[in-house]
Amino acid sequence: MDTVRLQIEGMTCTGCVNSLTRVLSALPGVAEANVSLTKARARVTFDPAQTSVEAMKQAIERAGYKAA
Ligand SMILES: [Cu+2]
Repeated sequence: MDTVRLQIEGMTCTGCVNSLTRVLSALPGVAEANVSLTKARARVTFDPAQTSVEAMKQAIERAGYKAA
């Protein structure tokens, strides 16, 4: 398992945190997604054989936020 921290732009409330947590958790290979509104950050634990940071960023942008 790998862990990555992503900087997220565009989250404004706990609803954003909840939907982004759902989006990340739904990706195959993601074991745990921890999204912080105050830090504007997501910490994701994932299996690198099943998903990638790039796939996470795409999912985040599809959900309407910006990831760095
Ligand atoms: Cu929101």
